[in-house]
Amino acid sequence: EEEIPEDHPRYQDLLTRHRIEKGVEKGITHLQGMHAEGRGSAFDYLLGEATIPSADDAERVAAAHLLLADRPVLSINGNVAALVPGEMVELAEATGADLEINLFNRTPERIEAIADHLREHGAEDVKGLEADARIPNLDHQRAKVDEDGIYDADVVLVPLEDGDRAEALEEMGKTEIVIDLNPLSRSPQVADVPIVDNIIRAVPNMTEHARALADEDKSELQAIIEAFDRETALEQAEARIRSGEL
Ligand code: PTJ
Repeated sequence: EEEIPEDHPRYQDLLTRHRIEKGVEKGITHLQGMHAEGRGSAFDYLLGEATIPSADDAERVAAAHLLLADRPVLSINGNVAALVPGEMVELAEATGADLEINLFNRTPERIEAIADHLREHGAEDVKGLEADARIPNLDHQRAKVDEDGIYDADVVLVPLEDGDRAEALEEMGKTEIVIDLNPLSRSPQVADVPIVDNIIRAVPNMTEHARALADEDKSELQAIIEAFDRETALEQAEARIRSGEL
């Protein structure tokens, strides 16, 4: 990260790519994570590499959901761990959520490497290692979750999630928050709160909103949630990507 000059016009994008490469080297990120990053990067370019107003609004709504939840869980995969490990720990602390590792390409080695990486970034309790429950209607490996984590959660944040699992979690009746730069991808399409933004901007911004909302009454948080329209959020992101206009 030292080698990238901060005044480079595409500094954030280069930094992101570099973190994914490091993640692959450390055994945290799957090779497919590099393709995922490339796709995300193209959408981010079209979004102006900025948090658009509708995404900021969705991030505030997501913070309200996490604060109101009884059992909120933040899901971590190999890209999330490489890009925003400390930021996810901070969001968990600000909202009282648990962190759970949940991988598309699950291996014991990657689970261990990611758990160590999160602990190095301040995580105390990391879930996803027990894998003593299954998400219904999903193939074996991708269905593995912790019973006292994602399985029992009422609100889940699933960044960069695969479409099948996003749908299966939705069918379990969970309130689902998805971060994905592609508004047309299935995960944001099925989410209760689709956040079309780069995870490296979205997570710190959610933490800021959570801190600002921490002392609000439940009724105020509820009102924020009810005022949100998921279709409008998706349409505004798509309009921005297609036309460059809001
Ligand atoms: O670590 P694993 O084994 O759980 O695997 C994780 C990946 C991401 C490789 C796996 O879930 C996968 O292949 O995902 P997809 O189907 O490529 O979907 C990833 C989505 O995330 C795509 O729609 C990308 O546009 C989007 N994306 C990529 N980078 C970012 C992003 N969204 C937000 N912020 C990013 N930095």
